[in-house]
Amino acid sequence: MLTFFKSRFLRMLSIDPSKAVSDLNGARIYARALDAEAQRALVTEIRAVVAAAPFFQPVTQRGQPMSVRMTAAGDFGWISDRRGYRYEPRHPSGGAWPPIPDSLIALWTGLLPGARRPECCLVNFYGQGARMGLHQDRDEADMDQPVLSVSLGDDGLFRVGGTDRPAPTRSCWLHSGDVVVLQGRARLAYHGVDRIRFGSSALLSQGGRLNLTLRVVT
Ligand SMILES: O=C(O)CCC(=O)C(=O)O
Repeated sequence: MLTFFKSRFLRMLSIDPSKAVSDLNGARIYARALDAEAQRALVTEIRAVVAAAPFFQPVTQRGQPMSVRMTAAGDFGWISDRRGYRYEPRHPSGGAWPPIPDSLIALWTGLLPGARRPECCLVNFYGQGARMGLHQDRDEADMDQPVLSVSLGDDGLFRVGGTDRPAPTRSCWLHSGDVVVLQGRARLAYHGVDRIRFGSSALLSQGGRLNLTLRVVT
């Protein structure tokens, strides 16, 4: 089954997967990697994930609500609450997370053949005004494993710096279907989303931006 998804999904990569389209402080950006059909198919799969594991609004350790809504698929979901940031094997409601869609596994193995299988697909939803501050992804055990994310829906202004917070940053607009890989020197780069252009894409009927981030956790 996975072989079928892999060949079908990789055909939808409109770029040569061996070539990164651009490099933003070491982050590899595969612009418009997924065509419109692949994007629509992924949205359908993510709707099924959200039906099984509804979005929740995380809060920071200080109790500040984050502007994105989140859920996850896979063995683990990433949680932020008064107890801090961590991965959990269960949704806050107590249920198991649904499996990561096969198409995303196929995308991961197609672009990152040497990497271990992802254990978490974090699903972030950015509604109007949502953003994500500069941060490092450092709650995973094995930093040799890459992070891959897929943008769907409205454009998002993505910012990447270095491994120290004061290092200079560069930014670019991510569009629906773009794929970003953080690996090697960029694996621990500070990154975030300054803002979205609400309504810039017709992919999600209510507007907004979905970001799907695949990570190896253990
Ligand atoms: O939304 C994005 O493009 C980035 C998401 C992100 O940085 C994260 O989930 O850690």
